[in-house]
Amino acid sequence: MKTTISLAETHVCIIGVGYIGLPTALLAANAGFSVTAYDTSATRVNQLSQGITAICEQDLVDLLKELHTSPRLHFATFPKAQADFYVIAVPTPFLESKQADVSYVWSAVKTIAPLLKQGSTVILESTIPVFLTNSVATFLEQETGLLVGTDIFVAHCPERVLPGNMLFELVNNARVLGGVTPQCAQKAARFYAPFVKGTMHFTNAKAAEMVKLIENSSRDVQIALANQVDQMCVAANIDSREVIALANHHPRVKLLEPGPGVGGHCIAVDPWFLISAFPQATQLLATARKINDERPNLVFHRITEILDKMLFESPTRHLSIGIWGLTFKPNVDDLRESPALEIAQKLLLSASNRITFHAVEPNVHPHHVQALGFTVETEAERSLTLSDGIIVLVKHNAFKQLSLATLKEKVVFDACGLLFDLATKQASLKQTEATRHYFEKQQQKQTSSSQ
Ligand code: SAJ
Repeated sequence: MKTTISLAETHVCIIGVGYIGLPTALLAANAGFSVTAYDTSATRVNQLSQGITAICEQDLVDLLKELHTSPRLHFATFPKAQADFYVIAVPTPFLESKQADVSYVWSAVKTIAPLLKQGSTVILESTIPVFLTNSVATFLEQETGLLVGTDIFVAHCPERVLPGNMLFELVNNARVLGGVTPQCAQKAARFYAPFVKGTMHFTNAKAAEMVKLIENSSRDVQIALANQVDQMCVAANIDSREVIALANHHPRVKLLEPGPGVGGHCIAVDPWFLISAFPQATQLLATARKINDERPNLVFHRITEILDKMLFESPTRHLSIGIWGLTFKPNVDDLRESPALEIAQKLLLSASNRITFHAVEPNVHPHHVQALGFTVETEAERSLTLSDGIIVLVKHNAFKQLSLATLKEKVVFDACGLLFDLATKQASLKQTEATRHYFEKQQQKQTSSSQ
């Protein structure tokens, strides 16, 4: 009698095929599971079935191309009944009241409740407020009459992947598996084990929920600190990048980088799930949120001061200004919740009619950038030639190819430390060159003395 079930006979249903659901579905299918990737958007399902995704991460695009015709992967607008694993990866934005909007999670849970079978495991990957996994488990017990921990299994296993490097991080990052009961966490591990190389850490659901929210809140607080270091340094006329780099030589200090603000769907959102639930213990988180939320406005005002000065100094001239980078962080194509875009759009709306702006955004199709109201330059080098000044809002790798000397010929407002990185790179190249020169000299000396 056959006792083990193969991966191909194990059915996985991913609910929500977005930034997290898609890579998870691909990796699960690639590992050998039979995967139904379910999404309510027929357009998205249609595109994915043809191997098309809007996500611009090459390894993910390649894996989709390889797997979209595989019998192990099926994109669908209806979920799989009686799957062994249901993985919920739907968005959890916040409401105007700053409380978590968990309506997508509940909608997913209600959709799958009638489809569960004895032995099904439900994994919540979406970032959620503390206590939600237990509420979901109670709801599922009531709806199905099945007992959680014995008949069905419910766990929270938060995703931790960094946009820009998703597939690698999904495979290699450590995972936290929070079960409603210990058996639930063990069951969830059976889903991840075939494709996750990172260590799996077992805990309860509430702790896993808290871990995820604390991770992103801790980053928010650290970025707020970096942004305030920058504010102090501007006031004191010191280079904040240099201060941070030097402080980071201390073995127990690791400051992050100041920037134009905190964007994306995670760091600027998740702390609110804690602030709204635990107002008495989240003063620090609330302050960090305030500092980071105010940052784009502060950067915008610094830029307008410089532009006003330029206009004052050339009273009869028309100025051409390049805006470099619009996405929410470097080397991604995502413009949503982007502080850089917020600043750039404000500049377009408010600047003098003696200034013409163009945008350089190497990671987004020029049509999309034009649709946002910008004139587009595709090459940073050409933008530099055309411009009287450059505003660097996002430190894309493409901009790091330019020489510091060329950039310094123009007025540059650098919101993200591109100039400092280029200077550091130049200094380290000089250092390497000097070291090579020194060793060559030593070698020559040795050779001539041994002759
Ligand atoms: N930022 C700074 N300074 C820095 C680092 C980031 O201003 O030193 C800004 C970025 O430019 C961006 C924002 O913060 O606008 C967020 O970027 P990020 O790279 O810190 O984070 P996300 O939102 O891309 O991804 C985060 C990650 N969480 C942590 O690093 C703790 C990721 O691992 C999570 O999976 C993801 O949130 C998520 O989905 O929750």
